[in-house]
Amino acid sequence: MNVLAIDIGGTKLAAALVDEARHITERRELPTPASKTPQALGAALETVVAPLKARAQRVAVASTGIIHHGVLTAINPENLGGLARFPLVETVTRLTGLPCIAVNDAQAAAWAEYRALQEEVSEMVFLTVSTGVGGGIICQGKLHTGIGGLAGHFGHTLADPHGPRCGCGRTGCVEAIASGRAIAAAATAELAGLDAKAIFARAEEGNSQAKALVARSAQTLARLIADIKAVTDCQRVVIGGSIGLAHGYLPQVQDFMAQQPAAFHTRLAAAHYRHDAGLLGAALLAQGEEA
Ligand code: ADP
Ligand code: BMX
Ligand code: ZN
Repeated sequence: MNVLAIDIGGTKLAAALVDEARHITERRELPTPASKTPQALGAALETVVAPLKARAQRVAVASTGIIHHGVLTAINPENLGGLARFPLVETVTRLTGLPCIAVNDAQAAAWAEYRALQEEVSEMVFLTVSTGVGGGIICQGKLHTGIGGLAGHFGHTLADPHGPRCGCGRTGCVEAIASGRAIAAAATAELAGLDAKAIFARAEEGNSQAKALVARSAQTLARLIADIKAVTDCQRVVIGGSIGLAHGYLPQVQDFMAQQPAAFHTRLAAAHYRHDAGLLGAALLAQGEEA
């Protein structure tokens, strides 16, 4: 069975065909529409599914935001404004005529990454550091989504009570400091107006402000991981997202984690499926793999 997998992020929208052997073919990518209206998202989804739908038997969507009963609601509307209650499954079913499931992007990625582990692990957490900061929890070998879909939204836990206000309405969230949007928003002077990708490039060139912004994100993530270890006693934290996977980022998180007491350490790994973890996780869930 071929699954048409779609990953809707705050910055990019990806789609691909995934076969039974978990091989990805025909991957396509578009920027997430800047206007972020329901109409614009519907049109972008139509563009990505049109060339692929005839060869698929099911559709699986991994999307940023809380997904509950197939409806998408942003917890941070700044990442995906205008989408208070977007009927995701209904829209994709109408566009494709195929059965469709939808799950949060980081929860989907957590499932794919868990299935890729070679060792005996029952407790794992996945974190994406991307437009926002998302997460997914594997507890006793099962994906934990929560009763309303909120489980694993680690980006909205407290990092600094004196930190910036988060789009979710709280103050000082991890996401308001460590995410791509937060890194870009905190940049001043010669870095003002640059996106996180450009700021990472400046950090590699030795720019001191850029290096400090990247280090602040990595330190915030390391503190979050210590909190996650305290709450879940997880054996592994897997990190994805374009910032999480950026050159040199994970070693910095590792170094900051080493500054915490040993009880709060856990093994860190970069996402095995790199930028495709969300697509693959959604496809596995649609192929009927029990989570
Ligand atoms: P999405 O949030 O749509 O899933 P990404 O995982 O690509 O997408 O995350 C987007 C964020 O990552 C943006 O803030 C972007 O500037 C940043 N980014 C993209 N590529 C890189 C890179 N090579 N290095 C560092 N940051 C990057
Ligand atoms: C936000 C939230 C999460 C999501 C995370 C990472 C919205 C729209 N999204 O915390 O549901 O998992 O961002 O999303 O409120 P990404 O766009 O960075 O991949
Ligand atoms: Zn928040």
